[in-house]
Amino acid sequence: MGGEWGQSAICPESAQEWAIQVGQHLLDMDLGAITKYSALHAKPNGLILQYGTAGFRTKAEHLDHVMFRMGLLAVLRSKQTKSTIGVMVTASHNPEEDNGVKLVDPLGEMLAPSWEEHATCLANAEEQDMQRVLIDISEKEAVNLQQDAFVVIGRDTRPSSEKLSQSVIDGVTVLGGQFHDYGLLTTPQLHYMVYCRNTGGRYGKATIEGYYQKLSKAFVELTKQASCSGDEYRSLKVDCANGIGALKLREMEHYFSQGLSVQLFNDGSKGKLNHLCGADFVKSHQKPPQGMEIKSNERCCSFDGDADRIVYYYHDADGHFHLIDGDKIATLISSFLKELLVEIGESLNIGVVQTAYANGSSTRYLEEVMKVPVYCTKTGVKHLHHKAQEFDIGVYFEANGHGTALFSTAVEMKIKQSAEQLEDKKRKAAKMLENIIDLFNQAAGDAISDMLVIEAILALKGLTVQQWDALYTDLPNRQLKVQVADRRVISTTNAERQAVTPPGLQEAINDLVKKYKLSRAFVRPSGTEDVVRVYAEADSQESADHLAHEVSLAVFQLAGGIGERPQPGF
Ligand code: 16G
Ligand code: MG
Repeated sequence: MGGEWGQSAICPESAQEWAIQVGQHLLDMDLGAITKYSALHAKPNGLILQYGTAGFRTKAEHLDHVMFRMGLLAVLRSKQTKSTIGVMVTASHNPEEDNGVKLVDPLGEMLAPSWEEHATCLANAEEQDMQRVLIDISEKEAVNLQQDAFVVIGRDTRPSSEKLSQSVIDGVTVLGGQFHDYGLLTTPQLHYMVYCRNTGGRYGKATIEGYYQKLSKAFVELTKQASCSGDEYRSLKVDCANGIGALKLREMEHYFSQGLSVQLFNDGSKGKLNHLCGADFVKSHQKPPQGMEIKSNERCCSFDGDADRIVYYYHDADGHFHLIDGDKIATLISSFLKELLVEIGESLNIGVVQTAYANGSSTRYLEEVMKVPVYCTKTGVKHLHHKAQEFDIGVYFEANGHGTALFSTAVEMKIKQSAEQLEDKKRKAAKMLENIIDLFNQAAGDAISDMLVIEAILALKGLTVQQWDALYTDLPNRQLKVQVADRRVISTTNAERQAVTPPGLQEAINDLVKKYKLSRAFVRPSGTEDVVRVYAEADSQESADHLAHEVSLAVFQLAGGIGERPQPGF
């Protein structure tokens, strides 16, 4: 920590006296030091931020105090859970000027909801209230302040990330926590490190080398068993969104090159992060990224800015663009896992978890053709992840390409045994499943890991990208945004598929949906932007577009629309 001491807003001595009154154990926090250092990371006046579905996210220049305070909070969470906690500095697919931060819980999961509230409170506390808020959190959560704390930190490639991660470290050290700074990492790599460290190395080695080796070994083992080994299955174009994914994939590629050759685009050498490229751009614009030349039927994929999302795509012989999103990825993966289980002769319960954004065709295909039960949760990784934990094997994906598969400990043990004990074909299938389990990042959706899983499955099944795409045809759909004065007037139920308030809105949507075939529509307040999102699907693009527009008008009228009325046409 460098720099001059700033002028603190509260006199350390009086704070100390006050703290003694509140409780003896509070002396374990060096309140004077916290006040001094906090003033070096001062909160801009009037700035209010909320810990949303993906942590804090806003313009990088407003985040210094948030980073420092999340360093403090990570120490408290670490003391409370007696585990290593992760802090990731990234704003994922947001523009390069933005940044963000999120905390990673002991098993590599998203921060527990009650701590999200503490995070919001702490980030918004005025300088003079900082100590009180820290004490409050410690008391509410019965944090033993004498417990050791350990925090691991990772960051993406944004120009602002290095300095901001230093502010996190300042926060950690001022509360007496120890830390390891991994430097540049993808978000899912940081989740992996946290998971490894808290499971005594059973999940893997908590080093970047350990991550590369674990995944590559599983991948190479799997692809060795693929009978079709033509070049067609062995090369892939990857758009890295000019982000951290490029760096890490380049480091890793020689580990798995005997199974797959990757060609990297938007690798950060020229373009701007997430600008006209990356998974979010490709999914929302339904077109290929800039900076990648695609020949017909070539298999391509895009990562997002922190490499925790992936989508695939290709151009057909007529030059038409085809997107293969998270729904189709979930379908490929769950079908393959189910086939392996049948082959091994195990009847384990496997479930797929989606959100309301999942294309209706994917849900129908999974339920009716694959006979796999499908569940719907609210948007946001933590909701899907928790639901997926209820199954022996839970596959979850958001349509936007974030997802993974989770295997219960009992399943992992059973499959290991089968791989040793069973004979011939069954043994081969069990071995395959064992490797697939190792290839997934079970801590978080991971573009690199998912890419390798998908490539292995395509090679093993001898599927081309077109054959994969042809599993089912997506229903045409449209997403729109509506500006309203206060998006909180919209509340939803049934995994966001129905609006409870404002009165009359759901009835209006029901009436509109009735006008179209194979149609469905829902609205929800965004968790990351100040807008209401509208989703509609129907039997034709024209109908989906009309329905989405009409629903937007209903939102505008009934939920306090501001600015210009939604216009038809896109
Ligand atoms: C965040 C979520 C993502 C979700 C998106 C929805 C995490 C790590 N990320 O990026 O899962 O799809 O928000 O955004 O949970 P929205 O609320 O603006 O539609
Ligand atoms: Mg991301």
